[in-house]
Amino acid sequence: EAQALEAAFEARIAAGEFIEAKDWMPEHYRRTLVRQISQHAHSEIVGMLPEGHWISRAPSLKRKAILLAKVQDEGGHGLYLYAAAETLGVSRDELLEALHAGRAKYSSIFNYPTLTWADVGVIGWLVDGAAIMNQVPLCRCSYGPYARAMIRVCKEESFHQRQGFESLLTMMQQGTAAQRAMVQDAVDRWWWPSLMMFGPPDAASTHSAQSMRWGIKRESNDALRQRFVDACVEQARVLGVGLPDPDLRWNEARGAHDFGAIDWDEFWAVVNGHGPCNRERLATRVSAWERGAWVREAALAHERKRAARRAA
Ligand code: FAQ
Repeated sequence: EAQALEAAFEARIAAGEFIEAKDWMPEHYRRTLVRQISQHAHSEIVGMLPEGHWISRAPSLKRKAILLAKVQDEGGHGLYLYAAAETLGVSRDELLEALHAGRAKYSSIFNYPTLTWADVGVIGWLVDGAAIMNQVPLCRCSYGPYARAMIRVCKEESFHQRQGFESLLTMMQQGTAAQRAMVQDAVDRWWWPSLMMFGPPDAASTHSAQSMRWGIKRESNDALRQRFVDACVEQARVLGVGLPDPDLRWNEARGAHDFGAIDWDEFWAVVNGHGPCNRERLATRVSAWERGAWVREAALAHERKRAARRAA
């Protein structure tokens, strides 16, 4: 019978049908989704921190309002994604426990510091740009609740990317020489970590083959990274910034840009907890969780009172 269920599941995947929360699914498919969706949720929540640092330092009311809205969106994306993971039979408490204990992964990119205001613009341009490139194919993910969450998330990410690009364009076209230098410095620091967001090269990607077969991932890490590089070259030209890669050039035969070697030792060091801000990010999350305990207790006490009143 197990074999028949598995065969029916594979047939639905092959036919391009969505798998829904209550449908039968192989245990490995469920675990893969919990892993990816929870890592994604953690990335959104931890991803609020680097930019959050600049909310009280934004240079104008307009920029502050935009940044506040963006960081709130990220909180919303995290909650959506935790809810999508919960449909697979894990609890949000378990997932957060794993994050706070340092057992769960989140995107490497959020372990780098935001040193200047230009970093906020560059995060929008490059980090949200990379996030969209990776997430648009996830709107066609075989798991329905994740795919549907991605549709809304991608719409919001596209506003995030544009606000970043526009902020950089303003600094590059109307700013001072010092502001232009600040933008270039931020691009130099974020470029390579942004390329690492797509994950290890296909040959070293443990989960890709199975996730592609199951329609969880629709495009490979390297294919998305290449598309991102190709898109950024033109955008960098419009902005008037350089990309810090002497090997970056158009390859006519491939119809794509060649680019330099990524420092995978740096990537794995950051993924394994040894990036510039890993400890600080985790400590901030744990402290926010602890400081929020009274809110959770009050909400539960309120709910108990309502339930008692309903029962009376
Ligand atoms: N950082 O076999 P693969 C955002 C891990 S965007 C850390 O290739 P997979 C929006 C991977 O988990 C960022 N770890 O894995 C925003 C695995 O470890 P495991 C979040 C990484 O899953 C913008 C191991 O390496 N987006 O938050 C990274 O098939 C601005 C082997 O790798 C998503 O999560 C990395 N960069 O492919 C918010 C998108 N790359 O689990 C605020 C959904 C790989 O065996 C501000 N996720 N690893 O211990 C995905 O598309 C996939 O999970 C990949 C990795 C493509 C990230």
